[in-house]
Amino acid sequence: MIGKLIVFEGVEGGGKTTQIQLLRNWLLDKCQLGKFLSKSLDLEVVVTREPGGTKVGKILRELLLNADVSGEQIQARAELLLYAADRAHHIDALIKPSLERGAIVLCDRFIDSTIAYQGYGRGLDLKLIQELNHIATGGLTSDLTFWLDIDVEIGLNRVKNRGKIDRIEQTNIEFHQRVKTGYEELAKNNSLMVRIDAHLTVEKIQEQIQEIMRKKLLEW
Ligand code: Z5A
Repeated sequence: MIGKLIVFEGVEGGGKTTQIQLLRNWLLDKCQLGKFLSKSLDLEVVVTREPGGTKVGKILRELLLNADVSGEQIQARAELLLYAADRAHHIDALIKPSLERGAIVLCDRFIDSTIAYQGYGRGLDLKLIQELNHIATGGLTSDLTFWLDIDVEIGLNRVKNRGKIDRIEQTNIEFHQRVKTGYEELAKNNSLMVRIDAHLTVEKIQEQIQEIMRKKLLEW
């Protein structure tokens, strides 16, 4: 099997991190996997995220989400470039080498986040973002994207109940609504983006993800 990039997207609190961990465990359960592939597999699963999937990325993540810049706002274009820098490094340092080894890479957020947050959310030019995404990825796209679609307020409440919230989570509700619209638009034009109703229970969502993965693994 050649490596595959599987991305999880959506507004805050949709359960991406939770579902990625469950999917990782399921994929690594070779008995489970062997059942429908009828062979034993030495499978490598890499879990990563944007921003912050590498050591350099962790520094950029801190700057983007939590840095105390004494009341000075990171400006929208600068924010866009910082996400692109994180991605360019992430691709070359971690994602590409993992895919070349044949790993399944589960990535929490990727290029669609930039279109949804910086494009629809912040209102930056979508064409510019697409060009920048292309430069950052070198043309690499996901093999499958799970879009965990949730009502913005429900998602934000889940995150708030968890504790401290970051800079973007503190942004007004209209911003998050625009981000959600961004995902809705993206899904219309991408057959590799699968919408999952993230209001369901953790278990139900994982069942749906596994069902899709079963089919995809056979197809790949
Ligand atoms: N960003 C950007 O602007 N541009 C870009 O290009 C990129 C990113 C790449 C990353 O933050 C931020 O960067 C993000 C976009 C921006 N905005 N913010 N803030 P992050 O990685 O820290 O945040 P996140 O990606 O939104 O993750 P999250 O807030 O941790 O949410 P999640 O991963 O989707 O959910 P979770 O951690 O699995 O679950 C959240 C809580 O809900 C937790 O208490 C769970 O136990 C609970 N949960 C999960 N599933 C369920 C279900 N099904 N029912 C009930 N409760 C549930």
